[in-house]
Amino acid sequence: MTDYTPAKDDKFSFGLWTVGWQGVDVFGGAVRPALDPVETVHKLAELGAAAVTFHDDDLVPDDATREETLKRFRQALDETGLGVEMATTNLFGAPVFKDGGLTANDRQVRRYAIAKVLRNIDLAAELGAKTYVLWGGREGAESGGSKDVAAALDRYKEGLDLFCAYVRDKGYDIRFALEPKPNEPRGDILLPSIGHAIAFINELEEPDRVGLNPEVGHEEMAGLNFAQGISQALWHDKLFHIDLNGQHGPRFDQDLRFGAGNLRGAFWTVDAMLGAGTGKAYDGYVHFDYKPPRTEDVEGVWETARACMRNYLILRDKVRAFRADAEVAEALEAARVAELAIPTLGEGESLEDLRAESFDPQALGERGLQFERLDQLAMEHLLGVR
Ligand code: DIG
Ligand code: MN
Ligand code: MN
Repeated sequence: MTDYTPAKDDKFSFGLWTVGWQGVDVFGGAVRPALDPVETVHKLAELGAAAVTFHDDDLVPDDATREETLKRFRQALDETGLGVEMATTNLFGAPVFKDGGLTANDRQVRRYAIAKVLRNIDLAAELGAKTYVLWGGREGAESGGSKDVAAALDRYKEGLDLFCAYVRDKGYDIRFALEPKPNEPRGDILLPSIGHAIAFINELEEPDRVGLNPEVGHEEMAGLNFAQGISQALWHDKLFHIDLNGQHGPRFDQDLRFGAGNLRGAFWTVDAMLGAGTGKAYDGYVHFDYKPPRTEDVEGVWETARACMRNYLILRDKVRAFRADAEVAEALEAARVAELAIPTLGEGESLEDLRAESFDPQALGERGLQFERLDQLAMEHLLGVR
């Protein structure tokens, strides 16, 4: 029985804003003190994380203390060996961004937003981050007439194209990852799902430099299946990063610790990340974007961080056992799962050949597919009885 202690090569990473969440919500103020990023780096390293991520405003909100903070932060990274694997920009908190950043109607706001992103891309490159996330939490609207969606997508494209050109010209080893979300804080957010974001990326000047940072809760808020979503992102070679957390279906964004929401969905999410038995695996950082509930004190915060990693390791063990189970192999065979990988038209076969075949749809329709036996085996691995 392993003890599920995280190791650096598990590549766990956390946003400074996650464990640093002071428990503020729409109906109440802070319940916890702000965390010094240096303390966070040391504590996450102690818990077994391999890296941290940050918004500009999490780390260097104030120019007056910027250099001193960066000096202490770099020292903590050196002392702990923790890396900075991703960075992003806060284009959603300050009043200036109340109508978004890159797609604000106000052109001056858009220009300021681009300048703010460029400044933090430079810092991200300096700190060695290879992924730059853009979550357009404020890019959207509450009312139909206030946002020309086509023009907004033009401006979104303009912003991404400028960032890609900037990174290319600077020679930064950075890729961009868009993070979809359907709503909250805006009534409706642009690029609300993995599908919308993939379609948008295809319209960019440098689509290869832009991928996705899907978040569990954001797809599940929209009633979508996260494991299927990231499987499609992998199919497009666009799963550049990931935000793991927990969610109980369509409701406000809960950002629960990983595994604490839809646990069956978390099992299939880990399976998809590991390549689902045959497909492409995700080889990036196992990043958590969650918020320790308001109920917790600082010790409770660290318990939730520990639990995010522990739940991932437990589920990884269970998924591996599922995929190695001989009975599962039989059930997969009976369910013809591997048959789907065989092209429908045979090698060298013409459509005429196919159409010349006689089919018996009645007999085909009477075939049982035995999916339930396969799913029960998966469930029994999850329940710990296999
Ligand atoms: C919210 O899910 C967003 C912000 O926390 C951040 O911009 C992004 C980074 O993972 N996720
Ligand atoms: Mn979220
Ligand atoms: Mn997120």
